[in-house]
Amino acid sequence: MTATGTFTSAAFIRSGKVRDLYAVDADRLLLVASDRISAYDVVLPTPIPDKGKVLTGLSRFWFAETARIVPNHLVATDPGSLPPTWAGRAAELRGRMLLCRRLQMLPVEVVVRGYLAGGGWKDYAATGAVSGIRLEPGLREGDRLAAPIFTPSTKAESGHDEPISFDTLVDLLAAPGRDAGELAEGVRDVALRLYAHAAAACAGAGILLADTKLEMGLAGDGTLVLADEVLTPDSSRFWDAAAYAPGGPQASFDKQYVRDWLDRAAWDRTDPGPALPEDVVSGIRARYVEAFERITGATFARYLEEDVIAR
Ligand code: PZK
Repeated sequence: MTATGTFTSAAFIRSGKVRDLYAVDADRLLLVASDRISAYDVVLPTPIPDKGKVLTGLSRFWFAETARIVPNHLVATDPGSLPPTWAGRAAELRGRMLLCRRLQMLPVEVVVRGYLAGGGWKDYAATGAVSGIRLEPGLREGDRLAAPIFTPSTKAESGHDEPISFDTLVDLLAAPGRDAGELAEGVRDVALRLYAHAAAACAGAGILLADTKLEMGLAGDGTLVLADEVLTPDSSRFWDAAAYAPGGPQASFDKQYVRDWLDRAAWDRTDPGPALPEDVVSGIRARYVEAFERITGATFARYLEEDVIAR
């Protein structure tokens, strides 16, 4: 590991803000979730212990939960299932790795919103519509929508994703020998079913799933496959149902604690962010663990233990 928490390897492909991608062989990739945390679009210099394991555990939970809705890219989670060249990294990978099928990724972010927040709220406030879907007038920030909406966006290499209409999605999915309209409808149908399933499960745990961003790809035979991390606090907005108060911005279940501290830290929101004090780190970690435990119904300690013995 380097000082920034990045694994060094000939197989390294690239890093996202908080996770890293490696090539394992011709048809498999390794996703590794770090303990890095971003806030206000900046990666903070202080890691949150176990954050990567919490998020990986949530992805694993949701892949299992949603396998009847859509096949997913997960192949294995045990470091022992990697080729022998990875053996020296088993301890660092355990609990935070997803060994995945290599897919042809769709060049879009697949977003579903059940509530008006973030970019969806901004677009509605400015235009009365989100991704070309006109919504009823008079909605407030944080309001629940009459029905969840599919709001795909571009995948920006840097900066923010741009919302696109369904017709633009069809154009972006066009490829020789493929019915892009049928594929786009399949993506929308799967996304809305995943959201409905997950939102109901979260509601049972006292958590509102405001929105979620999914990634999908195609297997060699053309099957639509769910990829990346799924329904984690880094890819979704989780709100505490007990604190829900529409008519303004909602507290983030996981990140509000760090945002509140940063707001008081006289930081101008430019890179690098400030180091976090120990009590703030432990408070944030506890929030991630609470999200894991409420959603999965399992203790996080049990997740760590099972992963240690998993072969
Ligand atoms: C893939 N990313 C995002 C960026 C990360 C992840 N199953 C797959 N097949 C092919 N490509 C990808 C996947 C997945 N998932 C995902 N980029 C490519 C990404 C940076 C770091 F960990």
